[in-house]
Amino acid sequence: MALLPIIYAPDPRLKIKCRPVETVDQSVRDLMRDMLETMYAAPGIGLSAPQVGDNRRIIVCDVAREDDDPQSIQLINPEIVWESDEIVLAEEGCLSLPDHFAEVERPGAVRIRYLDQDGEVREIEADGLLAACAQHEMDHLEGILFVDYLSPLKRNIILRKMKKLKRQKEAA
Ligand code: K1U
Ligand code: ZN
Repeated sequence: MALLPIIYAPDPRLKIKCRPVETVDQSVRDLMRDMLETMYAAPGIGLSAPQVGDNRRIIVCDVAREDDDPQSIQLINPEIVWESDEIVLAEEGCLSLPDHFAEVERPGAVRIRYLDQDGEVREIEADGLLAACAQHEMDHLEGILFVDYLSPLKRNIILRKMKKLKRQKEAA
């Protein structure tokens, strides 16, 4: 088990299109286990491989409430095969943009095809917070951050604050 360092924006590693996993082997399962541990520790409700410096198409989510049992979801090579016409506006955060939140519009429900830990093709239907989280994580696999949906003005304000934070951390 290992806690992985999370990459903060702006960073070119967060703008890369990730590559599909060809074989679901132990290295993939180890990465997903470490990603879940990192996500729970952050804490967060989702995490994508590029946020921890790996360019494979892997995401994890768990939107269970604190009082409920964990319900981790591990998706390899996820793809949306259906999305609702209904569009929902909801607030999002990102572990790569800590302390920044904004409302993003997305389909309210999606069906996702993916490979599980054994390399089997599966599908999952998601709505509510899980739909938003899974779409947010799948965007990371395309090098897209939630700030990319904001106006250039709002995006630049957040990214400038992130750059300032990076400079302050380097100086400390
Ligand atoms: O991808 C990420 O950076 C993780 C991100 C996922 C996400 C949050 C909200 C909407 C869509 C996607 C986070 O987990 S940010 C942290 C967060 O939302 C949270 C943290 C603790 C408790 C509850 C939520
Ligand atoms: Zn994110």
